[in-house]
Order: sequence, then structure tokens, then C-alpha cells
Amino acid sequence: MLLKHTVDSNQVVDLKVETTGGDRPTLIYFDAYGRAESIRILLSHAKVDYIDQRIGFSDWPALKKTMPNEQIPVWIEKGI
Ligand SMILES: N[C@@H](CCC(=O)N[C@@H](CS)C(=O)NCC(=O)O)C(=O)O
Repeated sequence: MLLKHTVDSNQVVDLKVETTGGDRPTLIYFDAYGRAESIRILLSHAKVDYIDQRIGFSDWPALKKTMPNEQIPVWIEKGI
């Protein structure tokens, strides 16, 4: 699955979401503990099947404007 984020009129960033199928929700955060690790731990404990999408720090400046409040963590479920 490929999410296309329009950053501005000239630039579209592809955010590749690893998925093997199904409609698994996605947690987007840096490849770091930060504000996401407690969420990951809770999801793991609850045995929630989700995609742990980790963004490289070098990709963040382009993706920032596409995120709600321009911050992460972000949870995407059923396209929302
Ligand atoms: N109010 C948000 C704050 C999220 C937040 O501060 N995210 C930081 C990472 S821990 C962030 O996106 N930093 C990058 C930036 O602001 O450009 C929450 O509690 O989840």
C-alpha cells in the first residue's frame, strides 16, 4: 500500500506502508521510542494487529506538513 501525501503543488511524497493485506490500522512515528513506545506496548499487550510505520528523520521535513498538527504519532484507521 502506498499513501501519497501532497506536500505542496510541486512535491508529492510517497509514504510506503508495509502491509501484507487486510485493513490493518497504522501507527506512524519515528524509529524511536519517544511518544510512540507506550502506544506500541499497549497495542502489543492488547494483541492489536497493526502496521508499525517508522519514518526516517531525513524524511520528516517533507512529511511534516502532511500530518495533522504537523506532528506524530499519528494513528490511521479505515483511511482516517
Ligand atoms: N500533542 C502531541 C505532541 C506530539 C509531538 O510532540 N510530537 C513530536 C515528536 S515526540 C513531533 O512530531 N516532533 C516533530 C515536529 O514537531 O516537527 C502528542 O501528545 O501526541
